[in-house]
Amino acid sequence: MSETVRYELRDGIATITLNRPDALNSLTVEAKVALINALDKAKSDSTARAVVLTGAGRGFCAGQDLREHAAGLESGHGLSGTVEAHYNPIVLGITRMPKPTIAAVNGVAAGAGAAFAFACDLRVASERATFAMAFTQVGLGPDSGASWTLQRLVGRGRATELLMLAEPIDAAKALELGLVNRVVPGDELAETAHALAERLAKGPTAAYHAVRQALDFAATSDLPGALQQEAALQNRLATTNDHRAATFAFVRKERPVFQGH
Ligand code: T3D
Repeated sequence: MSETVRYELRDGIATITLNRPDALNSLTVEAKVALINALDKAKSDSTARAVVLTGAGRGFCAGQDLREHAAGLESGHGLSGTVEAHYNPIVLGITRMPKPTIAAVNGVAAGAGAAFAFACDLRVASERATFAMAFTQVGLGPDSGASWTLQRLVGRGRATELLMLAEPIDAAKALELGLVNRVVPGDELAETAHALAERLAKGPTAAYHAVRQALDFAATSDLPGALQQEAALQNRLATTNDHRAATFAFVRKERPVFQGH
């Protein structure tokens, strides 16, 4: 796997680290392909029961590598289909991960980089983190699912403001807006994200997956439709070992041990 993205498995947690620190982990084609591959690996690895996405150095991810992009524009390639070829598969790789995903936002998250964090189930941010919906600054609209995720996280009015004005917000503001779940000192971020991931990795993975699926479905459904979807998911979960074992453990006044299936 390319060194532009690192993959580490520890304690049942796959940690994917964007690794171009000198360019704030901005995204070249090589890095985007490596990220798609890392997400595939985390998905298919049954020993990985939670996934953490983070960045090396002082940035989380500054979005598209604008140097590579400028070279492409100069040579007449324009966007070269990277949204369809790379950004969309990355976001679907995150949002279709059949296990919980956590963004550990260690520093600046801009453009598509911020959108990757929004695509995760949970976001833990360093006090040093900032978010910048930088797309319009370079004359582009939102991609990487930002039009879908951001308004669901903070509401349409705030999403419009963040996307149109593209003013960076700090971690405290992001917490106030509900854009992140927790803010911790920078030197505690990796440990906090790992501990949260470990808690999830020891939990009922299929039920966590169903939480995301139910919320995604309900976001664009009427109530009867959402009820039907909940019933379908519940019927599926009722057949899992984890559901049976946790129910019996409750009755026996024991702590449940979840296997993740
Ligand atoms: O094909 C397509 O393009 C479609 C897809 C688009 C998706 C997108 O993501 S569009 C948005 C692209 N990203 C941006 O517009 C963000 C650009 N970066 C910035 O505005 C600033 O760098 C930050 C606000 C993120 C951070 O500012 P600061 O002052 O903390 O750091 P810096 O000095 O600007 O950056 C440090 C280095 O990283 C610097 O390199 P140098 O001069 O030390 O060699 C800088 O050029 C490099 N860097 C930062 N962002 C990018 C980048 N290099 C390439 N691409 C970047 N996006």
